[in-house]
Amino acid sequence: MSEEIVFYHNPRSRASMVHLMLEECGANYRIVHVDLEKREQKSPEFLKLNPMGKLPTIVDRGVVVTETPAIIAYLADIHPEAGLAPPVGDPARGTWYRWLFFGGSCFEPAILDVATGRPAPDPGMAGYGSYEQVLEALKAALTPGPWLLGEQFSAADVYVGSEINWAMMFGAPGLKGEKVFDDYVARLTSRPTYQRLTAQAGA
Ligand SMILES: N[C@@H](CCC(=O)N[C@@H](CS)C(=O)NCC(=O)O)C(=O)O
Repeated sequence: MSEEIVFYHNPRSRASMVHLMLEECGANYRIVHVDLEKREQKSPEFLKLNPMGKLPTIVDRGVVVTETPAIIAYLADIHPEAGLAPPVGDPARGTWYRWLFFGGSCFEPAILDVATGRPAPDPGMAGYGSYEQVLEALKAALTPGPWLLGEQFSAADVYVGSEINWAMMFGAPGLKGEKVFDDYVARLTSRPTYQRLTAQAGA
C-alpha cells in the first residue's frame, strides 16, 4: 500500500472537495482535523506547512501541496488507476486542465463577487469576465455532458461539480432550477463516494 497522505481537514471548508477526491481515488490517507474557530490554521506549526494558514493542505511523502485544484490534480496523477485524469499527451488532458483551472481562476472569484456582494470589476479587465459569462461557459461545457470530459468522469468534475454544488447550497443565482446544473450536481452527489461522506458527516 502507498505511504499515508496526511490530510489537514475541516468539513466546513474547501477541504471537503479534497476529501471527496481522496475517496474517489481510494487513497491511503489520515485526517488531521484543524479547528478553524480555534484558529489552529494560524498556529506556528501549521504556518510552517502552509504560510497562508488555510485548508485544504496535504503532505505526501514529505511534500506539502496546497490549493484545492492543485491537490485534486496531484491526487489524480498519483492514482492513475482511479482513471480521473486523461494521460499526459492525450488531447483530453487539455480539456481537463482547462476546467480545473477555470474552477480556480474564473468560478472562484466570480462566485465570491456574488457571495459577498462586492462590486464586480469591469468584465474586460477581470480574468473571469463576469459571473454571467462564467455560468454560460460552464453550461456550454456541460452540454451535452454528462461530465466536463463528456462520457468520462474526472477530477475536474470533483472540483467544478463540488464548487457548483456549494454555490447552489447558498442560493447563488442562475444555478438551481437550471436543468444542466441540477442534473450535473445530482449526478455528482449520487456517486457512492459523496453518499458515503455525507452519511459519515451525518453520523
Ligand atoms: N486558494 C485556496 C483557498 C483556501 C481557503 O480559503 N480555505 C479557507 C476555508 S474554505 C480557510 O482555510 N480559511 C481559514 C483562514 O483563512 O483563516 C484553495 O483553493 O484551496
